[in-house]
Amino acid sequence: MTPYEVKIKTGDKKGAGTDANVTLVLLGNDGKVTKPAALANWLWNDFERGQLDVFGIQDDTDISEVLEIKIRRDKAGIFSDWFLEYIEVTNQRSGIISVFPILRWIHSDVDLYFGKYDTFLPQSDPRSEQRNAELRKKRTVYEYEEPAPGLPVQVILKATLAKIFIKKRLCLKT
Ligand SMILES: [Ca+2]
Repeated sequence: MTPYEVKIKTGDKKGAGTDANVTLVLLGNDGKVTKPAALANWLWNDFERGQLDVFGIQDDTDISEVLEIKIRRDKAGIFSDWFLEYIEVTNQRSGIISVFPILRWIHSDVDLYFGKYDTFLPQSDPRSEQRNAELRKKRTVYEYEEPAPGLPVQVILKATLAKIFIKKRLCLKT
């Protein structure tokens, strides 16, 4: 069995903490992959705002350098939303440390993959489907609006108030 140490930093912002159940899979070269590990410390409230949680994982597969991680959470708990700042994985046999900067909200019931140092450019991202799904989600929050023909488009929040404001302004102009 290979021991890994996993450090998880939850963001220090409102609503960042979660009581959801979290599982983690480690991936390496040559298709090496660990079994999903449930991350939970006995009698401890994991993943609270601003907290650094440390977990020990044992797996048959020895990934000397962890190159990618897959993380997933469920909807358990009243406040299950989770803002994840970073994950650091150390293979305690090889001593190699891998850092995964995340800095985003983790949605429930989807497999999210992150590469070491997350340095992929969009066009070379091996997980382009995940990136596209995130973009689609963003488009449901923001939309472009052309205030009047020929004028530059504006990005506005899909909030009724913003629309009313723009419509009123257009009425005043005409
Ligand atoms: Ca918690």
